[in-house]
Amino acid sequence: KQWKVAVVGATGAVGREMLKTLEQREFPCEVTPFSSSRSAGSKVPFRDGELTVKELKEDSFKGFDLALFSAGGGTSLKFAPLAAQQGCVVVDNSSAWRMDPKIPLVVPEVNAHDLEWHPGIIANPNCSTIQMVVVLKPLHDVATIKRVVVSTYQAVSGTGQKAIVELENQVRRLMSGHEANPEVYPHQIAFNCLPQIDVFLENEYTKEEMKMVHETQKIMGDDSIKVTATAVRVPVFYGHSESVNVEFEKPITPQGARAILSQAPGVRVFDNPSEKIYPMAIVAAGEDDTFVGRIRKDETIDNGLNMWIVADNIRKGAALNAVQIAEELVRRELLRVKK
Ligand code: A2P
Ligand code: 11C
Repeated sequence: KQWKVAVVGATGAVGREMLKTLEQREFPCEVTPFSSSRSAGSKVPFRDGELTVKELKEDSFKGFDLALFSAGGGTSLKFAPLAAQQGCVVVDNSSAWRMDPKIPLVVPEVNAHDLEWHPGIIANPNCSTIQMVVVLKPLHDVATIKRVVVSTYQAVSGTGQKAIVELENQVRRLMSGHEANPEVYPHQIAFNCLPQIDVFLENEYTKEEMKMVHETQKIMGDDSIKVTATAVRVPVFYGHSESVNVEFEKPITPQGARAILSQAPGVRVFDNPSEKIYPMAIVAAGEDDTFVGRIRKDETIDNGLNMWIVADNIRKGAALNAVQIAEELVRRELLRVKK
């Protein structure tokens, strides 16, 4: 069967990658790209040719089986329920629906079973959460996680196309003696690290940091896992890196963790310090796997490990995870909206 698929936000950084991922994984489909009126009529590359982008409208979803959304929270809040009403299953990359108890939040390697109760909308988690849980879940199954302390080093592509252009321009401007002129970020991002991703909340954490707390518990299906996060934007184009400290209930050695992770789906153990082998953004960019290395004992507590986790935030962190959800929906015969 050729599924009829809408890609909403097809001109954006994630939308473009969604088209590429559908093509590369040979998802059997006929694709229509949608955007706002701003880019309607423009072309996006797909397979051997180009597709013309259509303007998203309230009745756009008639006859579609699946819509992959990555056009911001506002667009998802308004249009995802309209799509589901028109019989089109939505995989939504925004944060709009993630914490709604009626909406499954899914990383296929971790909780594909939650797809069984989808009501027509499925949420794709935040990029920094996805790469962390892909690694944590197999360790949790064996040694039970008590607490996670994570610091992130996140690429500008997480903010979207405008931020990619901002970093590029700032590097050029600063290297030729001009001012940085920040627009997308509150401060200069070139040659700098910003300890702010998204807005600050009442508890003095940022929204990005609290996403990592709440989404991890929902995906892992375990609210007893404590997570505390510091999210930092760094001048990298593609690939989020994370320093992750984990405290377990049960003993687990670095060798044991490496053995478990080398069998884990979607994970690549990249851990040979004597050969200077460890995950880096430039290694993970363009790849599907989540890379883990620098696995070592936390010598300050009984059952603790430190590790370094890196993945392509636009692929596994967004587009690939969404397409994997679509593949799993097909496999489970769930690509339909229950009446
Ligand atoms: P457009 O190109 O028309 O602005 P990014 O995250 O890289 O900035 O991309 C955001 C994507 O979401 C773009 O494809 C953008 O389309 C799309 N988008 C933004 N607002 C809307 C909207 N109201 N309806 C449909 N698509 C939207
Ligand atoms: C970033 N994690 O890197 C964000 C981007 O909730 O989907 C994705 C925001 C989200 O800026």
